[in-house]
Amino acid sequence: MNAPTVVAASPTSERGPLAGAIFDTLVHRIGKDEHAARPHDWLAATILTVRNEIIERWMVSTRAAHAAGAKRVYYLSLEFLIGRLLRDTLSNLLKTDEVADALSELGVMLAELEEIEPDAALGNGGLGRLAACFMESMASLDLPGYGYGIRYVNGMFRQRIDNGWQMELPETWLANGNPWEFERRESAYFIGFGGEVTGNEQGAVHWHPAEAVEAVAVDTPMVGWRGRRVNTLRLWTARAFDPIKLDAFNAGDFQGALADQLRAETLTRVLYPNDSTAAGQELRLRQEYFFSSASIQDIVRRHVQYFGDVRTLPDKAAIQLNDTHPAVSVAELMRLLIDHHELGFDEAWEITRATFGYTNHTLLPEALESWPLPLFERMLPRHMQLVYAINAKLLREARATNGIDDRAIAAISLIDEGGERRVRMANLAFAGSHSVNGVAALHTDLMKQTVFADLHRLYPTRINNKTNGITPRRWLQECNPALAALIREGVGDRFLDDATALSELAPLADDAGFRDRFAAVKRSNKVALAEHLRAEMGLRLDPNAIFDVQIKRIHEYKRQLLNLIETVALYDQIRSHPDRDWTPRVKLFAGKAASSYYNAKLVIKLANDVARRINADPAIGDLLKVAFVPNYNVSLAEKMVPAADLSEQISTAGMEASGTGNMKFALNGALTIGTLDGANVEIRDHVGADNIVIFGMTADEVAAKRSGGYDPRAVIEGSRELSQAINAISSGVFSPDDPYRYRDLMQGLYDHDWFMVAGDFDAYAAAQRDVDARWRDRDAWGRSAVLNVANMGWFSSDRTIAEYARDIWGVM
Ligand code: 26V
Repeated sequence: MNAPTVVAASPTSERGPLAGAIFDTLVHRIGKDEHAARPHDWLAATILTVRNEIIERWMVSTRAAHAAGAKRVYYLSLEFLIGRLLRDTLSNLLKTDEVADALSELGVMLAELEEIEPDAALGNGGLGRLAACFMESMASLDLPGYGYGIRYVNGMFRQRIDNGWQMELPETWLANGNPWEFERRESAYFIGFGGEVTGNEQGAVHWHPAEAVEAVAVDTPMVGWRGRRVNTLRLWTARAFDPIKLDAFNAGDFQGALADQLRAETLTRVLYPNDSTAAGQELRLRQEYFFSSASIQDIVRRHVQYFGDVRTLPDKAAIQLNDTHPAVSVAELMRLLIDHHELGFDEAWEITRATFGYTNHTLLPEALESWPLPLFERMLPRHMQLVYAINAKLLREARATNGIDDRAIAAISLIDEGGERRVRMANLAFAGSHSVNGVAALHTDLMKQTVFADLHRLYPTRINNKTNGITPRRWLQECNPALAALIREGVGDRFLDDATALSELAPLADDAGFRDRFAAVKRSNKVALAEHLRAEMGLRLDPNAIFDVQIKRIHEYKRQLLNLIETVALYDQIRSHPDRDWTPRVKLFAGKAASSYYNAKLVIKLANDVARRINADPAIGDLLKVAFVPNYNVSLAEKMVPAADLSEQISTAGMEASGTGNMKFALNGALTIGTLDGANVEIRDHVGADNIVIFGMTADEVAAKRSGGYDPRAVIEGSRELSQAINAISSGVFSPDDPYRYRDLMQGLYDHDWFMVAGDFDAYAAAQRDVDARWRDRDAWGRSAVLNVANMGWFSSDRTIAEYARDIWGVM
């Protein structure tokens, strides 16, 4: 949209009430008329007008929960990857058409406003997006749920590709203000850091922090399906108590006068990359404590205000820890119960354990959070004492249990004593919770067998599984309106309330007419994506080719490299046998790499190098096209998922806890090519083994190979296709400007190949040729695609949330 674009198309007298309201907001809240208004002004006016409607429902929801004395669910997460809110909110309020009509009376296109809304990218990937899907599902299921997190000024960085390399630019999602949010200056809390702890003769303990900031609440309404309920996402922002030290200022020390404010603002300034080990450790721990403390104080305050007695907390509040990032909350609740509410340690511990649940999202050892003990003690001296006390109790229980030896005691301890002493946040979260869950069946089994094996022996009923899910409103209805309309035509719209109703589509998989219309929808989504990529990157894509898509964070365990090496092998094959009946493919990649993750950034460069060479090769033509699409985010996913024919879910078995992208693609009628990892296993069980392409080693086989007997060099030398592809990359075929660019990366495959790229290569390549063959049988492919959609209803986050509500939170 070009600014200023908009001329009011109708005179005031002909405007309907909603158009009038939006216009009134534009004038009186934004302070512009139709001549001065820029697109962002119209966007803000529209959001503010819609928000009025939400506020009423919001208050109704809050009052109803209060009146019923209902138990509340608190979801603590350092990440909420919300994306855009306008389309989602209007769709859930069933007001899309009404608002579109009102805006068109004003000469404005709703679709264009939706496209300029910035993504709220307050997360790295799956863990953050899961939190956002959960917020939507809690509201849709009419559960009183609060999300608690941090209002980062700069969320996930914006990715630019410069000559094939990733460049990170700051994301400024707040540049035009944020009309969705409400600052609650009255909800502010004191958050202390450092200092010392004293005690008196009566045993009362006092923490005297050396430093403090104020946490201020900023609320965003989360609207459930059909507007059934509006919940609150409460994000904390940090402020100095004393924004300016006037004495310093007056003495001419301007920087000193503002130093506290700067230090406070730094706290909630940026989102940390989850997959970077080199992150600024101290600031990260400060963020974790800041948001944990503010949230726990808020929860306890609300409880005491409504119910009078802190001891009934577990009856009225369930707190879910999204990974270990908020695990210090366990010690914080103990501190409030003991130091402020004067409970005894044992009673406080019982309340704490009955209140918390912990969700684990990864088994990668390098991803398990632990803090150097001296840092933890310096920043949180009172919490350190409490961690020691909790640990003493935990290890006493462990020693009293049969079959727990010294090795197991060391593994259970909250303190890692091997080398530099560290506080283990996963063990703290485990010990402090009545429920510990994994996010897919396989992942939960592996939790019991590996990282938490000893804690599991001590508390054998605590670990449980809650397979992830996605909201079908955003990930079907909104991102793929044509498919949603076709489904509605076929089986009605009950699937939006109960996604398992999609199963009624199954018989239509055998209906050639339905399959044709289904294929036409997919094709039009591919044309739309191709058009978008032509406009954005000058790409020309053939919508008749298989759209083969791998979009997710770039990480070695996710094996984008396996896909790229297979791409190179295919390229080689097509060049060697140009006359064979090749199936045209478009290979699309997108994703961000942590800025400190060298190999991941090199994989992005490789994708771009491979794309440049293949796309420019006249011998290949439209048989193979490769593209790396820059700046992957929720909004880009919403464009790419509906256009995919093939979904790449090819992690090394045992390493992807669940995956949720896998679910989004299958729900939109893509077939999956994948390993038996994470939720892929359950997707296969639901869609049927005939409608998914599974290949490669199982998690058990990977583990067995790793513990002895894996010789990647022998594997590579045994596969002509693989060794040729590796040699081509290694020798600079794709990097003539720097022939050695990929030598070390390829050498790593020979030397250790930790992620078993070589080990799975032949199986993967064969699976890809199986995909080609299936694609040529258009009826069979179409049938599988329909059956994927029909059988994915179980993966709705409504089902996941209902399970949490019933098994963990006790609210359904
Ligand atoms: C963290 C780190 C930190 C250090 C270096 C390597 C590394 C790799 C991954 C991570 C991710 C931590 C947690 C996370 O984001 N897990 C994701 O959670 C999703 C929602 O449950 C799940 O679908 C993904 O499989 C899982 O990776």
